[in-house]
Amino acid sequence: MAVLYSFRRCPYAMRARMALAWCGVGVELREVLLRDKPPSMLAVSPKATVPVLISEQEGVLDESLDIMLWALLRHAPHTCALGGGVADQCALINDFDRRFKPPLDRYKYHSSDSTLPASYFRDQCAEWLRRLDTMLVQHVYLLGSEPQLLDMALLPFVRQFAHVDRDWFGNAPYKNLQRWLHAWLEHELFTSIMGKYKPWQEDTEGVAWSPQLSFVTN
Ligand SMILES: N[C@@H](CCC(=O)N[C@@H](CS)C(=O)NCC(=O)O)C(=O)O
Repeated sequence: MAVLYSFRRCPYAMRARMALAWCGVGVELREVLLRDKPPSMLAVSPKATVPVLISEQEGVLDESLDIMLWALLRHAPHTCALGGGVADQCALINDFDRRFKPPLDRYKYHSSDSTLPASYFRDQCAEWLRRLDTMLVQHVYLLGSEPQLLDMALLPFVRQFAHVDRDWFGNAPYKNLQRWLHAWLEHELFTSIMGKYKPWQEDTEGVAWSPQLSFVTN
């Protein structure tokens, strides 16, 4: 069984766990404390970020998108998960990670020393929110009637954005995105990956993690 070093609240780890759950891929889950990362994780991935997946087939994968693709391409029986053009979706995800995440961090952890107000960074994020809202005008999910890689990859970050100022997000003119987020937060695929686990201790067994999703028909 592959090993996944993960941190419950990390949005990158969330997207990896969602893809694994979606594809019915069980892992040995090792919950990490970011302030006290296990030496065995640092030994295989000195860049020291979660998630990290170690599998027999691929060795070490320490980028969340690579872990999602590993899960989807190796194990996905759902053709829909591979539809919509995986390469195009990856390009969008990389663009989102580059452009949305930095202002999100500056909005969420706004420093009183900053010469720019938090709203400046919020508005930078809002350009993406507008785009996503438009994509959702005609569909339940970003690319159609079924969730795709793109939905799972972006959801944890949109959730983080919304939680910075729930009133602002709730009153913003992104009704489709609000509906999408709300539905995801109640979706079994999301709730199944948010279990709480004690931090893993070196030289012990991690948690045998294998969410059983009622809607998945392997
Ligand atoms: N590009 C990486 C980013 C992963 C990342 O930055 N994870 C954060 C946690 S959300 C982390 O591990 N940061 C290191 C730290 O805080 O020490 C990926 O997609 O997996």
